[in-house]
Amino acid sequence: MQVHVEDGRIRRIEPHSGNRATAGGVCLKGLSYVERVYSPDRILHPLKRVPGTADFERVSWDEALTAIADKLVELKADPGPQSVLYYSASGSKGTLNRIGLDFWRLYGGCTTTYGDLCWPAGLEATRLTLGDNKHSAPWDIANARLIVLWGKNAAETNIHQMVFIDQALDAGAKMVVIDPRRTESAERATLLVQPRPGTDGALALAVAHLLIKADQVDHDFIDRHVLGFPAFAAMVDDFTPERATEITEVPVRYIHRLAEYFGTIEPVTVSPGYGMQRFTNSGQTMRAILALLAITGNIGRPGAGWVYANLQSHIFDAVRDPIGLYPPEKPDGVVRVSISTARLGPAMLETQDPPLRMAWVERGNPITQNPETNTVLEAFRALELRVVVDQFLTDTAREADIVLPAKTMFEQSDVIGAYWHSYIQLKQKVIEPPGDVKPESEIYGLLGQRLGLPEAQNPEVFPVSDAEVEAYLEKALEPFPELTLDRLREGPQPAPSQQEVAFSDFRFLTLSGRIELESREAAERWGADPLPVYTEPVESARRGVPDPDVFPLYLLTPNTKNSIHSQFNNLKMIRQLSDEPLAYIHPDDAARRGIRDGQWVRVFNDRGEFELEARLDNGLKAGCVCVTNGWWISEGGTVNLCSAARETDMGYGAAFHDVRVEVEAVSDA
Ligand SMILES: Nc1nc2c(c(=O)[nH]1)N[C@H]1C(S)=C(S)[C@@H](COP(=O)(O)OP(=O)(O)OC[C@H]3O[C@@H](n4cnc5c(=O)[nH]c(N)nc54)[C@H](O)[C@@H]3O)O[C@H]1N2
Ligand SMILES: Nc1nc2c(c(=O)[nH]1)N[C@H]1C(S)=C(S)[C@@H](COP(=O)(O)OP(=O)(O)OC[C@H]3O[C@@H](n4cnc5c(=O)[nH]c(N)nc54)[C@H](O)[C@@H]3O)O[C@H]1N2
Ligand SMILES: [Mo]
Repeated sequence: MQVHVEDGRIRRIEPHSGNRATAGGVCLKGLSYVERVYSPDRILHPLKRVPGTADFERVSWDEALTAIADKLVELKADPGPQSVLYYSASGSKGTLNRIGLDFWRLYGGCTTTYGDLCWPAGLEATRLTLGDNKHSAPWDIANARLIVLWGKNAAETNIHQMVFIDQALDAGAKMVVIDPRRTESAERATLLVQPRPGTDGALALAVAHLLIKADQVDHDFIDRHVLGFPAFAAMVDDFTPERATEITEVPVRYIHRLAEYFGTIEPVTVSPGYGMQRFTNSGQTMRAILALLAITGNIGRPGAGWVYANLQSHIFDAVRDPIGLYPPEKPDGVVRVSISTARLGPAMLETQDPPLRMAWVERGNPITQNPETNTVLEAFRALELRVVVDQFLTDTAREADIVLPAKTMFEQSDVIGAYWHSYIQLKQKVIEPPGDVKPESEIYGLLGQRLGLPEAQNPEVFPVSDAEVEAYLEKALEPFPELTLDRLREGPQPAPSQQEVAFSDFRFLTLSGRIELESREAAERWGADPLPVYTEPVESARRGVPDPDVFPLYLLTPNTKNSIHSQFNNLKMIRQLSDEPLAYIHPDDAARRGIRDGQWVRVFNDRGEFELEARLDNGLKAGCVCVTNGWWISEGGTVNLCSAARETDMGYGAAFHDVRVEVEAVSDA
């Protein structure tokens, strides 16, 4: 972004031409920062709950930090530092975020979380298959002749990608969208395939079956680069389109068409979404889809490949690929216990030796964004002290005893990477934090002083002034001579050793050095079948779980264009353009329940319920109901009231979409 500041105030936000991936423009959310930074709802001072009420009162930093430090001293002595939960999520990315974990290590340890709400099943499936999570430069998709948006709605969630997709389509490429919903991304698609949720693995295996039967595979590529093809071919031998149709509810002729495209068009880019990998079977699903590219030789060439997550700019992470994927070891002898992010609610309640007594939450809104909201609420309410650092009074902040005001990205410099393009960028501080706002690095330093930590006033550990922050970042950049703050000030810089066409050297960092269709590691680490076999998701009509007569509908909870998860919807500028919470439902399902368009409905299962307006949608696959995620409880209910605290088959992800519900009309009164 180029941020224009006049008289100390942000006036205008424009795209930065130095980033080729996003040069086309800033999305509405980005533009809305002009309002967000100065929103009257922004928290500008520390707040403390008025005991026994839902209200907060303004307190000084001194009072807030003293109360927190007193509790930390008490808990560290008895029952021990692991009774404190440190929870952070995806709020703002940056190199300085590591200071949080540094603080808790110096405190003596804590309980953290492992896994991630977002993408781990796909990351792990990709790592097991290709050895690394990287993909070609964003603009390379313009070279594809066939683009498959498989469970991805780029028109809303990756709008810059659509620019390059449009270039490919203008040049005559075909596009297939595979999604139970007819999304905005399907506008220019040649083919829209609408599988029953959670069954994409079966679809992919049937396509593989047809490709192998028709001998439309790249034998030369397979011989040189692929491990396990014979076993994979044998496994899909009886995976006929008819069998897949029965599972996926996709007509046989669509499966033939899809196979024909994969078999006769090249190069092919598959851009799989994150939504699709939030089922209990999704690691295997992602591996099955990836196999289609491997057997047709669509890897390592321009216009070909797997555009999932590109971690080439994640240069600071110790383990370059799956971020926070594995439960943390015990660094420096400090015992750090970790619990499952996907199962945050139940895991918090189950934690013993010692039980959790306090939580510190920053950059996240777990009450609305983690599965099984009611259990998360119960777990938070069972604690003695809850501290939340945020910019707004989110649902999670409303549960807190002490709320600390958080910076925005314009109020402290940081170095950031990305997960789609591979630029390293300097996010420059452009304004002073308003009110009493302090960045986390400073908050931790002040807290450390109260705890008597020797490092508390060391700017190499807790940088405070602008000069200290810059020195900290310079030091982090030291291992990369081509990246200095001065270079970054000139504009975005390509990540060192980034590949414009990923895997163009055909080096795969798997155990065998090949693309693994058969993975010993999948079996050893995750207890999965070494081959990407298909299994039904846990909550499935075919399985009869839960009883399909009681909870007959799949609940889809995707992202939406004008918000990021639970962020932005509180801004006027966004409100003017976005809908109220809506439950999209197919007209046949609505008719069966006597639901009219615009009617108030209740979405429920045995974990929770919420009420909102129904919107009839012919483009949605029958048997599904769709509500976008991110609505606050105070805005009428979050979808995660109904989702289950369950992990994905690999990677410790959250199986949000493995959820069945019923919908009923409620009276208009
Ligand atoms: N049902 C369902 N649930 C989902 C999903 C889904 O598809 N369906 N998607 C999942 C996915 S992909 C993700 S990534 C997660 C996101 O889960 P979260 O990361 O918990 O969600 P956000 O709503 O983005 O909340 C981020 C919070 O960080 C705050 N924040 C921003 N910048 C800063 C900062 O610098 N410091 C501090 N202290 N706070 C800051 C914001 O104000 C906001 O309240 O949600 C997951 N939840
Ligand atoms: N505007 C906006 N952009 C965002 C975000 C945001 O909140 N708002 N969040 C960012 C983040 S953190 C993430 S993780 C990404 C996510 O980006 P996407 O992966 O595009 O987003 P989702 O909306 O989670 O899921 C995409 C699609 O998957 C479909 N889907 C659900 N279940 C299935 C299934 O079983 N099979 C198939 N084939 N499709 C299925 C949904 O209907 C949805 O249209 O977006 C990023 N970009
Ligand atoms: Mo995400």
